[in-house]
Amino acid sequence: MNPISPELILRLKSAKRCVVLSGSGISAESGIPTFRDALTGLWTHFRAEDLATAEAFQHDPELVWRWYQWRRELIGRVNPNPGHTAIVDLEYLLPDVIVITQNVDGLHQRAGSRRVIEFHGNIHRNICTAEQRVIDIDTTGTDSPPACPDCGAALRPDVVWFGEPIPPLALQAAIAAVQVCDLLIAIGTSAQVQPAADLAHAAKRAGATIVELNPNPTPMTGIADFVLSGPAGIILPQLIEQLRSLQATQVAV
Ligand code: BV8
Repeated sequence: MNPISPELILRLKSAKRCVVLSGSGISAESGIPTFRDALTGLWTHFRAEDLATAEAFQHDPELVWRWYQWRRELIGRVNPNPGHTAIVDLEYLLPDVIVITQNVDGLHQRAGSRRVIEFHGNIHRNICTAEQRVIDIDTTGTDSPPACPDCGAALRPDVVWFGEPIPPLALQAAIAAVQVCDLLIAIGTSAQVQPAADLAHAAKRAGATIVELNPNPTPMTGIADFVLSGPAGIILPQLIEQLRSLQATQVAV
């Protein structure tokens, strides 16, 4: 793990508008397999990209529904980790922080983050496939998509599948945020999924400083001004601690 540079802490302290762009890596230390690793156990013979599509749901709704139910049950048994909590701390230490998450697990909100753009939806919600609106019924223990209580059509998870557009309000809010931010911190994303990955490039084009936090290099590493190689749950609390120390010394002077 490379050390956190004093320049980064100074840059963090001076940030006016910070965007945090998170991927499944930030939930890894909560015990949720990253998206590329999501297919563990009984799901090993499937690729996530093959299940997270409208075609897969059309072809075998029970199979896709059971995969989401398995993920919901897993998420229900875990908690936000120190990485999520450190981002909440950052929200109190900087004037303007907004989280754009690719994750559907809701852990940022459970940790206490107050401004979260759910770029790919939220696994805990279901929508009616006919009416395209959220239907709030308890689906715990169901093995196949329940029927909409209003019209009888099948319910589906309120997530963005591959080949589906990003919800317009989330897309507009995310684009607006990256176009005015002066600092973007990308955490735990392989930067392979579009249009999410392009948000960092849009921020770069708008003149923002780019920080990438990931144990591994990604297609985004090339545009990063600072690269933090290691796990979010370890590095982010260290970042917060050093930012707090800097802010305290500058107040004391
Ligand atoms: C769109 C919700 C257009 C569902 C997700 C062909 C046909 C159609 C579209 C396409 C196509 N070819 C390409 C595309 C575009 C496609 C795409 O990008 N495909 C990829 C595979 C190439 N995108 C789309 O389809 C998007 N829509 O283009 O629509 C359109 C426009 C108008 C009208 C109609 C259509 C929609 C994409 C959204 C898909 N849904 N999730 C669900 O969750 O079930 S994406 C899903 O995968 C996640 O949400 C996430 O976004 C993505 C995985 O990415 P990561 O989060 O980065 O996770 P990954 O596992 O890859 O990486 C984890 C990283 O963490 C690693 O780098 C690892 O090193 C790091 N890490 C591990 N541990 C830690 C850590 N980091 C820090 N700390 C640790 N401890």
